[in-house]
Amino acid sequence: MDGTPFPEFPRRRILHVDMDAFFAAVEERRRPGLAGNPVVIGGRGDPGQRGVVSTANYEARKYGVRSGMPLRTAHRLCPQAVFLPVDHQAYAAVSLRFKSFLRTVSPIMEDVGIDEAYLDITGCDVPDRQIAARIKDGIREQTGLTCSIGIAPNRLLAKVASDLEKPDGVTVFGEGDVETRLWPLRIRKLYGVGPKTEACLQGMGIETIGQIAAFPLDGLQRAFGRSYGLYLYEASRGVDESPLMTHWEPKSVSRETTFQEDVGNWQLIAGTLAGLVREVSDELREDSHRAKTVTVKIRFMDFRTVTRAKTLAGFTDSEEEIRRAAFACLKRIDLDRKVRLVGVRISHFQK
Ligand code: TTP
Ligand code: MG
Repeated sequence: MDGTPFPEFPRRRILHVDMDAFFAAVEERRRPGLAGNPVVIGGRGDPGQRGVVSTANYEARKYGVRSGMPLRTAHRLCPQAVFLPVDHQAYAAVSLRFKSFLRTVSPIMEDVGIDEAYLDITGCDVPDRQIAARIKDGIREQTGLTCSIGIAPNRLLAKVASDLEKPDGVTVFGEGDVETRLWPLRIRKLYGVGPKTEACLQGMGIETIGQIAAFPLDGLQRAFGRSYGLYLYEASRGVDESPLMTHWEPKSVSRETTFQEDVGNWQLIAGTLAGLVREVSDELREDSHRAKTVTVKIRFMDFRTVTRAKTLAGFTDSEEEIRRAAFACLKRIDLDRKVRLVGVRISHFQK
């Protein structure tokens, strides 16, 4: 045993890029006068009004300012900070620029949110550190901003890795690093663990990812359901075989709905998903296709986007089977805040 969970699979190299203090960095870049000041971005930029912190620069974080806290609290912690309103358009424009640069490094890119993306660099003939340096230089040239990069055998570990040496960091993670570097981390560092799951795990006496890994599968499944329990069991071991979901994949059918108003009601989200499943499975049958992989996408009110995929044992065009898979995906998503968009995609076709 050499510590590789699945030695028969070809070793993949997945790279995760996450921009540093993204909204704040864009503002600092276009307002050089801000240099050296604590900067807080949120709402209308007025700490006297309602609204939450979208992000704060690292200077403001020293005072305890964090994403998600009321602007008023941020102002109490750091009254000298410069408060600015959220300018989504400006951030989206920068986001497009760094992602089109990333596509020149590898065409296999998954766009996961305004300031992050995954690249599959298995086929790139350049050592890890060198490719990371090249990406940092390119992003700096294109946007003037810094990012943090994680490189690992799968996307789960790549995401954990990119967060370990923020800001402006590079972390290369091998399978052998699971015990020494993944297990000591707090459970919230594991992708897919939100505040609700965190509270539940803490109630079970679990504080670190290693303690999840030490917990028996059936116990996790009893507490979190079959599929999310299995997800936690595998993720805590650093196991993740999910492929990157690239936009240009031609063989897929997808549908998505953006709600008029953000929705917190699970029933409504599940009902919407069921409707989308009906549409994609109708289209599948019209084209006489059968598919094997179902992916569910949720975009939260703050534009964070999460996808979960399930690959079935065989090809199918049955609406019921696809719905069951879609619901299993949905259950693996921690719906800890309101949802803006629901989407479903079926892929991996057989004519
Ligand atoms: P993050 O990557 O989580 O945060 P960040 O880029 O500001 O800081 P870092 O990665 O260096 O830790 O989120 C990216 C952007 O998404 C962030 O700049 C603002 C926005 N955002 C919100 O609007 N609300 C939130 O609760 C979070 C976490 C982020
Ligand atoms: Mg970021």
